[in-house]
Amino acid sequence: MGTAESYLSEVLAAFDLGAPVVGAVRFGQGHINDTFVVHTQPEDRCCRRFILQRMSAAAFKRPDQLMENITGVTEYLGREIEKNGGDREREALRVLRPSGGQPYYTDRDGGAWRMYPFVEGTVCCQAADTPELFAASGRAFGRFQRLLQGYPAQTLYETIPHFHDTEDRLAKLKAAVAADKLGRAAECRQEIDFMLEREADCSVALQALRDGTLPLRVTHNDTKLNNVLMDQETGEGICIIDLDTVMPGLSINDFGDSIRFGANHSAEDETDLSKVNLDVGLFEVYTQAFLEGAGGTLTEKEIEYLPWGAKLMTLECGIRFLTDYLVGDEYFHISREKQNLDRSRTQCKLVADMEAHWDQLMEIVKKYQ
Ligand code: ADP
Ligand code: GN1
Ligand code: MG
Repeated sequence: MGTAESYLSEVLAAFDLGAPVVGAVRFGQGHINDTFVVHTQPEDRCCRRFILQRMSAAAFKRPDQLMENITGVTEYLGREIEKNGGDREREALRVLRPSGGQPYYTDRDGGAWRMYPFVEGTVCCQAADTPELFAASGRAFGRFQRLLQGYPAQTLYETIPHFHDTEDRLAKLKAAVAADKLGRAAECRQEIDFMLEREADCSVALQALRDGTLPLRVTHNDTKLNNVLMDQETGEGICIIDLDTVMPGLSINDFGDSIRFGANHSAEDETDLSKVNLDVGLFEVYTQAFLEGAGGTLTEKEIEYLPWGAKLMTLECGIRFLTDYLVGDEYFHISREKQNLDRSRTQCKLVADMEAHWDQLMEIVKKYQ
């Protein structure tokens, strides 16, 4: 499979966008898919934009099942949004089909591509610059959970098996350390030990699911701030994107992944760890907003376990980054050497910080229970 750029003319020819394409360039800061913004030029109107993505073959083995999930979820969301008097075109993604009727296009080498209209008048943020912005993302992800409450979960494929199976993620780390195929384990000893010391933690949410303490729901599973588009004028969270991992899962993980990424003031790959700190104030802001958006759908136990969601999503993500570093950066896109190692280090620092503030986090969620 070649670079995504080398397939663009073939792929663009497969979609009827209603006007000539005048350009396509790389777009966004996702770690997984190859994303392009496509511009068309209608005769009588200003340019229209689309998002074109080659789905990651490393991450997604069955693009057919993945796209069946996404068409099902976006159509369902569209109906729910309309029922609530919302604007379907701005608040939900819409899959555009290429000729042939499939919801995606397969290129000459088997790469799978999809197209969405660009949701205009929105911005995509990489950091929570203000508490209001973070709260808006929390309301949007909470609302997403509420809107999908009635979705038939049994019809969803597991697009990435064991995605938030933290026990399995740790087992994969151990295997990568044992193989140490690139001789990178020695320089990561501290991080490896940090993760291994938390082996028992890796079972906390899974055990709560197994014994019925926490329910399985339809969840997003990748709730980074940059996976919600915010209205350019009002700052409100408008449209949840990146639906690749919508699957049955735990609500505390959706909460937790947002905290992992957003409740701090540093980049995920920051190399100066003194800058990487959990912002407990932002934790509270997000807790309140997420529960407001979820509108009573979470049980008392789910609320009680929210700090665990935060800690486990951060620990798990650290484990995943480190595993990927050890095996040679096969999964997460990198733009420089050791980026995945640096990413794993920030996650360890955040986990340690969450532990240091644990009682405070528990007090906060109790307030909103
Ligand atoms: P990845 O899985 O690689 O993160 P995403 O689906 O999140 O891929 O897309 C990458 C980026 O593209 C997003 O962070 C966002 O900036 C932009 N994006 C994706 N879909 C849309 C859309 N429909 N409208 C506007 N921007 C979008
Ligand atoms: C990936 O696709 P993106 O960039 O939104 C990853 C998440 C990680 C995240 C870390 C499908 O998210 O699970 O938490 O990177 N998505 C997938 O930044 O693996
Ligand atoms: Mg994304």
